[in-house]
This record gives sequence, C-alpha cells and structure tokens, in this order.
Amino acid sequence: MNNKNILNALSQALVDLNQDAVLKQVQEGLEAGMKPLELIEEGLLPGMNTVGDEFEQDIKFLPEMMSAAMIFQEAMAILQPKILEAGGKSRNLGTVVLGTVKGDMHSIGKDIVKILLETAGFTVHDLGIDVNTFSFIEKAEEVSADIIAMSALLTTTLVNQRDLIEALEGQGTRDQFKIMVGGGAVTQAWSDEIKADAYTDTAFSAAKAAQKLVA
Ligand code: B12
Repeated sequence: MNNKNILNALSQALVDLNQDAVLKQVQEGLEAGMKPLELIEEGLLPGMNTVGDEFEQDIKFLPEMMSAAMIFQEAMAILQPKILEAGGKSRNLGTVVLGTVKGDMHSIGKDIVKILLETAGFTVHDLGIDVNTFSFIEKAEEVSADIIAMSALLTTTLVNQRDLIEALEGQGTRDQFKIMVGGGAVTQAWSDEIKADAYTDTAFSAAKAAQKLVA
C-alpha cells in the first residue's frame, strides 16, 4: 500500500470504529517510514472530523463518539513516544500552563498540543480538562509561566477563555503572561475579540506560535 492509501485506510478505520484496523494502519505507516505527525494530521484527524460530522447529522451517537476517542488515544499511545524521541528535548524555551477550560471534557487536541510543545522544547504543566480560571492563574503564578494555553471545543465554554483574560486584567497581571487559545470552537475572530496573544488551528502551528511568543 502506498502512503496515501495507508492514510485513507487509517481515516476510514477510525470512522468504522475498528480499533484493530486503526492500530494496524498506524503500524504499517510507521514501517513504511511515515512521520507520526503525518499519521495524526492526515489520517486520524480527518477520520475524527468525519465522526464529529456524523454525530451532528445523527448518523453516529455519543457512545460512538466515545469509542472513536478511545481508539484515537490507543493510536496516540503508539505515536506519542515516537514524536518525543524524534524531538530530542534538550532546550528549555519556556514554561506553559495548559488545560481545557471549565465545563469542557475534550482532551485529545490539548494532549497533542502538549506533545508538540514539549517536542519544541517547552516545559508544559498540563492541568487536564474542566479547569477553572482560578486554577489556571494559580498554577501560572506558581511556576512563573511564560504562556497560558487554553483549549475549548464547545461554543458554550468559549467564554471561559475571555473570563481568564479579564481576571488577569482585573488583578493587574495581564502583562505577565502570553495567552494562547485554540480548540475546535475557537476562531481568529474570537481570539481577536478577547485580545489573546495567539490563536492557531493545529497543534503543529501552536508550537510554532509559542516559540514566536517567547522569542
Ligand atoms: C471526541 C469527541 C468527544 C469525546 C471527547 C473525548 C476526549 N477524551 O477528548 C466525548 C465523547 C467525551 C465528547 C463529548 C461531548 N461532545 Co464532543 N466531540 C468529539 C469530536 C468527535 C472530536 C474532538 C477531537 O478530539 N478532535 C480531534 C482534536 C485533535 O481536534 P481539536 O480538539 O480541535 O484540536 C486541534 C486544534 O483545535 C488545536 N488545538 C486544540 N486545543 C488547542 C489549544 C491551543 C491553546 C491551541 C493553540 C490549539 C489547540 O490542535 C489540535 C490538533 O491539531 C468533536 C467533533 C470535531 N470535529 O471536533 C465533537 C464535538 C466537539 N463535540 C460536541 C458535543 C456537542 C459534545 C457533547 C456536548 C455531546 C453530548 N450531547 O453530551 C459532549 C460534551 C462533554 C463536555 N462537557 O465536554 C460538538 C461541539 C459543538 C459545539 N461547537 O459546541 C462537536 C463539534 C461535535 C459536533 N459536530 O456536533 N465529544
């Protein structure tokens, strides 16, 4: 199978919720010399987006979305160490406090952002999911973070990104931290509106944007 076929088969296997086939395609891709990031961005992600579209159209339902997420995470368990190996983590570019905002349980995108920030040379404090504003700020102050990075996948939880920026403004410490926002619900327009310092729509570009922010 050529690389394009492997990516298509990988994507389709995730849509079919066929874990064995997903892991087989990941393995085949790696054996064919494909980059782990390519398998994620061009195989697993398009599959996950299709699952999301089918959920919206009532073709798939919540348990199926959960299976897709679990299979995605199994594939990441194979790919993540390979990405970190290739990164060689010797520098320390800065410190990032990362999390998914209050009310939001989506973790997959945040986890990929974490891996790529670490690969780029950042120390990342991952606060997990459903993180309230106070916890973000408390941790950022404790570790003297350079960047606070917030993920939001639900339109209803987006406001929590704005709340954090307003809380920093309220206590007069907005200038101490750069703020990055991302996740499926975020747009450049929203990022501009809340005066975040950076928004990107992929984890790869998030790592690049973070490097610019601390340069
Ligand atoms: C998997 C999934 C779930 C899983 C999550 C499991 C997990 N451990 O994460 C489960 C089943 C739990 C779930 C639950 C729900 N979900 Co859901 N889910 C999805 C799905 C299919 C995929 C999300 C995902 O992981 N994508 C892959 C990752 C890699 O993409 P990503 O998160 O966008 O991240 C990339 C970029 O955005 C960026 N990025 C991410 N974070 C950050 C942060 C920063 C700082 C930066 C710079 C960049 C960045 O980098 C990443 C990699 O490139 C999406 C559909 C979709 N197409 O996104 C729906 C979706 C997000 N879910 C949706 C909904 C409605 C729900 C539920 C409300 C359903 C329900 N009725 O209960 C619940 C909400 C639970 C809660 N309180 O959070 C809607 C949201 C609609 C909206 N706009 O508000 C979506 C869009 C589906 C749809 N089309 O309707 N979900």
